[in-house]
Amino acid sequence: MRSGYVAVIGKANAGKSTLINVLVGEKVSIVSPKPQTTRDRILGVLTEGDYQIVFVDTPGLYKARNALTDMMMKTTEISAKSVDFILYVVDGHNGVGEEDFDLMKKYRALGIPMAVAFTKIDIMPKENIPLAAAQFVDNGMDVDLFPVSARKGTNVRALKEFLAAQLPEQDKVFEEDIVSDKSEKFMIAEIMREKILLKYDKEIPHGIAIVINTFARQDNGVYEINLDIVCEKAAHKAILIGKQGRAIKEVSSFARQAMEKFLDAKVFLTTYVKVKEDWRDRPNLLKEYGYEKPIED
Ligand SMILES: Nc1nc2c(ncn2[C@@H]2O[C@H](COP(=O)(O)OP(=O)(O)O)[C@@H](O)[C@H]2O)c(=O)[nH]1
Ligand SMILES: [Mg+2]
Repeated sequence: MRSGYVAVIGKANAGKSTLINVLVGEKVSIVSPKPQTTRDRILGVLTEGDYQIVFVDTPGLYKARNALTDMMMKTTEISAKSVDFILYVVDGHNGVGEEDFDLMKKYRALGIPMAVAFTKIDIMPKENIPLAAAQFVDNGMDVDLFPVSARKGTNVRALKEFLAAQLPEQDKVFEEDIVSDKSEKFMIAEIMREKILLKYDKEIPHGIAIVINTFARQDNGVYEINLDIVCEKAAHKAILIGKQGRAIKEVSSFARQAMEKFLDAKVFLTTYVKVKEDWRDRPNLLKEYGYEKPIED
């Protein structure tokens, strides 16, 4: 059988996590229209026929501004070094740019084979595909280019089969029924963060950490989940809660519904908003909230 690791790299918001979810066939990574949605290295495992592809989702490449984003960039760099293949994702709707070529060259220097997924073709004129292909050639990037739409599922099968064929002949790494290296508890915290990213603007969602206090399945099958929404400033707390608690009620309700879908069970969710001044720059708090630089191997 063929198996191995494929790192999914690209600018923030390119569509990396959405593409991985579609390739794996289950939600392993949260998605939003805002940059910095993915903070951790997340493995999405696809086992099919005679192959297993372990996708490595990474935080988008972004200028580091605080200890958290700095750690996110290091996570991406380290994650990309020890893989069998790199899938570089370009937002076809925004087009390919200088920044993409610089990043691709940097990763190419590692000597790992690479292909490009040109995604979001569902919201882009068809003529852009050959134009982009020409741009890649002009910039000395003779890589395979896959126009795909994660939203519509276009060309996803072809991409899967291509990637599988690039991997070494070896035994699978994960059992067949595994889709992610993350726990249910991790995904519950991420779902809460996803709904916050969708509801609030500016710095608020980027300054959120989720701490799960209780995650327990009761005898009647209902999950009891109690979590803290940690924000950076008292002013953010007021906005998060909203007038008469309306905002937090709404976002918690969306989160609960998504958690129920994910767990396939009823959820009883309680949320508390807490303030920890500038936690994103405090190493002990980063660690407490689960943000640690992965170990280089
Ligand atoms: N129309 C369209 N939108 C997409 C597609 N893939 C991702 N998006 C949207 O692009 C935004 C960023 O997606 P995300 O997967 O979080 O990007 P990441 O930061 O690269 O992981 C989200 O709003 C997605 O819904 C696609 O194939 N078509
Ligand atoms: Mg992402």
